Amino acid sequence: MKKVWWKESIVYQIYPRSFKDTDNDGIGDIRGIIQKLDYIRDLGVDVIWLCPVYRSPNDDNGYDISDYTDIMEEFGTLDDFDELLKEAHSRDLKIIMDLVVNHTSDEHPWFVASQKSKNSPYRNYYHWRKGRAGKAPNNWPSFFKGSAWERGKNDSEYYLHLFSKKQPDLNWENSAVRKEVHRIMKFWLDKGIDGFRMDVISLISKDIGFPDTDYEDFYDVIDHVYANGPRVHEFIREMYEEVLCHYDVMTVGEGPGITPDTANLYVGHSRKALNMIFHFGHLHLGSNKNGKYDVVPWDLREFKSVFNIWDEALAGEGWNSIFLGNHDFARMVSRFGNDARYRKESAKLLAILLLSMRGTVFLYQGDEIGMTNVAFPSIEDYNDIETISSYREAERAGRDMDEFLKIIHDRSRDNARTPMQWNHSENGGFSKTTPWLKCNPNYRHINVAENEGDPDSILNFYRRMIRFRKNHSLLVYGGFQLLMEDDPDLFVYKRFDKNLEILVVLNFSNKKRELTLDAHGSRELICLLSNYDKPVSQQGNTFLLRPWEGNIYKVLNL
Ligand code: TEU
Repeated sequence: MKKVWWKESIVYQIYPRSFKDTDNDGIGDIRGIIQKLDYIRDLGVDVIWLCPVYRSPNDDNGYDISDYTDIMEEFGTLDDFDELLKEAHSRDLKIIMDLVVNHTSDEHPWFVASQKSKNSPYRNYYHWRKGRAGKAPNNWPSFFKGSAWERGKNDSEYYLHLFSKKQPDLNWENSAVRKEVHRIMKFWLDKGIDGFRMDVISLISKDIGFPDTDYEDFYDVIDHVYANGPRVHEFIREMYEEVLCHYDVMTVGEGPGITPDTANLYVGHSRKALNMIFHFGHLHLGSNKNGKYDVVPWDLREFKSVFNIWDEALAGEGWNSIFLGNHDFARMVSRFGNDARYRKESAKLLAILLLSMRGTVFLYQGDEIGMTNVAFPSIEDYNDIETISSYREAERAGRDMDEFLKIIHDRSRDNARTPMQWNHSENGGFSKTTPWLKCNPNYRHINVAENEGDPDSILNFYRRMIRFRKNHSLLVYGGFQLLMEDDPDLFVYKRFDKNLEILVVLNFSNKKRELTLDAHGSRELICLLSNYDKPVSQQGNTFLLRPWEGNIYKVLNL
């Protein structure tokens, strides 16, 4: 397998709005990131992924862009950005930016012109269509509820918006649009950035006949109607040939609707396309046909199988990305661990999982200190457009809203967007003024300062585990084999290369569990790393694992 830097990288994702506020307007900013670069470097990561920092009216917090070559006023200036890049590079940290080009803001000058006149050359930058009998051109639903079409102001036609009505979809059929995108990419690459995370890149090509969909399940609509459109690979290859191949950069495409069967079309080594994609197999577990607020039970066996299937799919041809949360999902310790009694143990166990899989690792801000979900008492406390639109839809459907608020506590994107908890002072040291989104009140005991002072903290465990990965290249490049796939509590796998075999044993439960390993031949296990302080108790081939205990062993074949 070819060795390259972006496969070995550990990426730290920053949601700038919630990271660090230095001008005390309650909103994080670029100078805040500069201030914390030493902290990021000391984690041991290699790359920062910056969520959008471009000009935006913030209907969807920066994912609705009104100027692609300038910085959002609340975040600072282009000079601040240049300084951030310089300061990051001087610490050997790379920066990748979010490229959001499936849609723009409706306040982008292209859309303003497009809306103003049917004769404008910008009309064809977007998808405008006639309605059907006074209604939308087809029955497509938006990710944020309601129709994916909105009638233009004083217009007889409708424009497509797969996300909010303030996020009109660009018409990639138009070569002028594609040229604009290439120009934007070059603008940032020529400044020296190190790559892009490409927002919903799987959605950029549409079936421009815009047929109705018969699918009821929203995930089916994504998989079969919105994603993997007829020209998507052509558009991505063009981006590669026009722009990307001229730079040594990392690319990761966000890939709703990409399946293990289709993934290599995006990331296969010979495809001249992307380095990797984000799939949502594990994050969509427990979500029913109406999407993530339609909750059903799931279990660890399904979770393990997602990792297994994706590793297998990408092992030879492509490359995988590994992440357990981001700005769109619940906090990973709340979603996959136990954020109450075993918060520390389970956060560390998840760190072992995240950093011992094959693929490029993405760690989301705050997860390194075990930040948890938040349970705001009222919908008024929430900011996220997806949360609010789902709440309003549930209200219209006559749902029990106390129950629905509990689902929001579990699933809302704002769980991951509460301000970063730096210390126990007012607002968690994020800002001296009331932040744009309330802090999680647990900042008083869950914060960076407290973690720094405790050798046994989650943060210090992350630093150890990151060093461990860096010292064991087989964790990056070696083979992966899932063991005990039917066990409902234990996640056990091997990582190996021709020199070394490593066994990872993770107890994903609140219970003590016994584990007996097959003794084929004579083998000795040496524990290299554990999330508990004392080594696991062992008798012969039988181990007793404590709740959420996670261990990494070296296997010696005697
Ligand atoms: O998310 C796209 C996407 O697939 C999301 O719908 C995701 O599945 C959802 O948020 C889960 O609840 C990207 C960005 O990451 C997200 O923040 C933006 O809102 C969205 O695109 C539109 O740009």
